[in-house]
Amino acid sequence: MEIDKELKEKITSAKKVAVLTGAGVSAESGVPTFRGADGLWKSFRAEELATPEAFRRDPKLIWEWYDWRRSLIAPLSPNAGHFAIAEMEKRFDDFLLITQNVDGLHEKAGSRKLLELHGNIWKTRCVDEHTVRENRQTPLKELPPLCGCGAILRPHIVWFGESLEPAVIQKAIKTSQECDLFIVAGTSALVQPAASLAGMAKEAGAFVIEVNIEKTPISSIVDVSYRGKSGEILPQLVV
Ligand code: BJW
Repeated sequence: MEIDKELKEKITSAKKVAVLTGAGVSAESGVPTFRGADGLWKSFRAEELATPEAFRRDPKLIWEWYDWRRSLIAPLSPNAGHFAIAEMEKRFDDFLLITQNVDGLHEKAGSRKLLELHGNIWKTRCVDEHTVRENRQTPLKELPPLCGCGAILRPHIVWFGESLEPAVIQKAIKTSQECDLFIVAGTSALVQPAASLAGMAKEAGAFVIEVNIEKTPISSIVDVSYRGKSGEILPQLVV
């Protein structure tokens, strides 16, 4: 991949930078994507697992799925793509990483200006008190885990049909509409409202760069679409 002089200039002159990531950015760390060939949802129907109805029906089954994923993710390390984004944060005063990922690998790589749209697999939330707590126990001792108040804990994750936290999605939209450089990496751009952020940035005048191993529904609206692994391309965008 060749970063030409013009693109370099676009990147170095940017004042407000936003990066949106999806599961593809963690793929090179060993985290399965959702919809890929070896994706998490190949053997399950997403709607059967990632919904509040599924959790109400069988919280133990849903927790078994999360317990398995937590054990899979716990020993994994960030890859060159995560580190490149953490480095970008240091280069730009006005920077925000908006991630759909729940695995915590961006934080592990050093990202601090970070907005987690879909929650975090290392946090639980009490279904009664709504208290959010960090929980890194793997495997969990009891399934489903219980809150001190006796109620069931759920993963602090946004499931299908649930609204994203209003303050979180509002900040993501505002940042996308106000930035002058928007980089979107490793997302199929199928899940709303995150899938609309690149388009919002573009419409508001930002220069938009996509990084993905495959073409996506937003490939045709962005300014530059790089076809390749985020762990290989994102470091080259740190100029
Ligand atoms: C690489 C790579 C490498 C691989 N390098 N690239 C408007 C229209 C239609 C429907 C809706 C709508 N608005 C809302 C909805 C409903 C729904 C939705 O979007 N459905 C669509 C599927 C049609 N959205 C919601 O329900 C959201 N809530 C909401 O909007 O509330 C209000 C509302 C509700 C209902 C109706 C209307 C309004 C909530 C969405 C929550 C998403 N949660 C999940 C699951 C969490 C479960 C868990 O993790 O435990 O979050 S879904 C799942 O998809 C997960 C991800 O964050 C999300 C995005 O996936 P992502 O990251 O893009 O991964 P993949 O696998 O899809 O793609 C990976 C990409 O990487 C691929 O492109 C590869 O090519 C690439 N790749 N290796 C670079 N090395």
